[in-house]
Amino acid sequence: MYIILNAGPVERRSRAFLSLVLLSGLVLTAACKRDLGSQAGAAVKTAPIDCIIPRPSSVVASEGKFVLQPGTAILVNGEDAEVRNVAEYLASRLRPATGFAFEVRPAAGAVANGHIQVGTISGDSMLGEEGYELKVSAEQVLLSAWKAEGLFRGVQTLRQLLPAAIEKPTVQTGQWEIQAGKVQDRPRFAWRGAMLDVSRHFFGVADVKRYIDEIAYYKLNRLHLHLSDDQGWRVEIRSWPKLATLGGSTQVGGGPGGYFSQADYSDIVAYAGSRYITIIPEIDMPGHTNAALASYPELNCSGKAPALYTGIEVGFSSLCADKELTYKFVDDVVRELAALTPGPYIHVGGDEASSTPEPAYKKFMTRVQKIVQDRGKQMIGWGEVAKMDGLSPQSLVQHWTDDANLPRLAAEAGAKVIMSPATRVYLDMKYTPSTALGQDWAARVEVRDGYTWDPATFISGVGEDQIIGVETPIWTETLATFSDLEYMAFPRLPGTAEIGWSAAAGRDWDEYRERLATHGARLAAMGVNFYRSPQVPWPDSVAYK
Ligand code: TNX
Repeated sequence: MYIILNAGPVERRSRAFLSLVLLSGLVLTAACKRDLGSQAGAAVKTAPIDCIIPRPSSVVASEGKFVLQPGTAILVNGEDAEVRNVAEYLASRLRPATGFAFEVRPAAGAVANGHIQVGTISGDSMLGEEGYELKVSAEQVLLSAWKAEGLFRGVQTLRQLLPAAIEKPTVQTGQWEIQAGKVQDRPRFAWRGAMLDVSRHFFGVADVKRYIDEIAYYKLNRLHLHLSDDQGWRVEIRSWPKLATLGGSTQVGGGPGGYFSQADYSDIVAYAGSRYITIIPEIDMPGHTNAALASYPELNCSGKAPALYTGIEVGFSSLCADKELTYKFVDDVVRELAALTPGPYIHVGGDEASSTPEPAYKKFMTRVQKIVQDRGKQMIGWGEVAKMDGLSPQSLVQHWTDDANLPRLAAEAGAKVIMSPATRVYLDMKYTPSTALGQDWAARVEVRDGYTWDPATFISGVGEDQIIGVETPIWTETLATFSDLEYMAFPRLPGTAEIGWSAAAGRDWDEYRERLATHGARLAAMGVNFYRSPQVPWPDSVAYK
């Protein structure tokens, strides 16, 4: 038996057809609870086909099961190196728990031998950059897409169709069955992001890569790294070396901090790229800059450097908008980061600049936007940047406060909005009053609160067309370890992933929580620490761990 990976346009389908299957998919997803026949006593269980997160556009189950065998190969259709890489990635996900070899080889020979049916393999440009189609029968698994990126997203679905034990790092016993059926899928929003604050507490390359893998599993495609703040500067800038060596030398609570060398940063960018995730670097300014101001006295209006800062207050620091040197500094930083960043965006913060007088703030942001554009990138700023003069329609504005005027201003200027309302998607907000970690200045966000909102109806006057997507930030003032971080991110992050990927129609909490419950075993198999929310009907096997 073979798994065939294929990319390329073949079949054409009308939109009417897609929406028809979409409807049938909605009916089927209501049945995630069903146990489709597991083997008593076996370590692995067959996963129902309709428990996928984010919910696909269409899922149709059919008779039969595909069973992975020791000799199952992954056949690559065509010559594309990227497709081959995705096939290798799939093999790497399937090998540890099965112990099987999953040889990756060209499909052509196998077709000639007559062992497999390639048929009219459907790579469909209607599925877009990230869409895919997955067909499973007793004889084969056929994954197709228009682009390798779509195949990568489809691989995540395939993983979720296998028993949860497929995610374990060591060989498991049992049958590796996949329910037969067909999944057709494409995302609602182009921007489905996570943000990681590596400034308040530093997280190193290995942690960032692990987070990349975790968010990739839920089909996110952006990782925004909050690389500088009052407590630490976390990326090497060669023209201003003390930013990292001094500005990166501590963190909240006074620990040793750390920073990414440019090689580390490039390593992260490449790793994210192999998961079709764009890295967005953020240098927060003009506020949130104590680490930079402490590293270079000349950046201060007073000419005097403040001490390094290890507390968790905000709003006390500012670059000096009236000094020409400030703009030389910004240009150097943006130039070096732009050169290291293949993605089209540089995030410049712009939030909570309460120590920067308003006229200075406006002047500063206008110049910074030009610097970013002159270095060939699009500017992103937090909501407050909408107040600047001359916000460019190329820039993106990230909405986070409850001030609805800011995203409206952005939309009026023609700039697209990234939706990150703190009351819904801030992963550092406590779940309940008794959550030990996190903060609660915006809200307490139980799993249900994080799921039951829609980006296109959240702010009147800012609709689907003005919104590029959603992003879920995790701020790390109170999160010192990767395990802390996972506990706050999971299981809320999959909900935001679904809001970004899946159609709004038919999204329903009572149905979702059943699906989410089945992901407990998946997260546990991956070794992810997660909050056992009482709102989710976890199976006993994961409920009290
Ligand atoms: C607000 S969100 C901030 C961050 C804090 C966060 C804590 C934003 C743009 N600014 O500086 O870390 O709250 O929840």
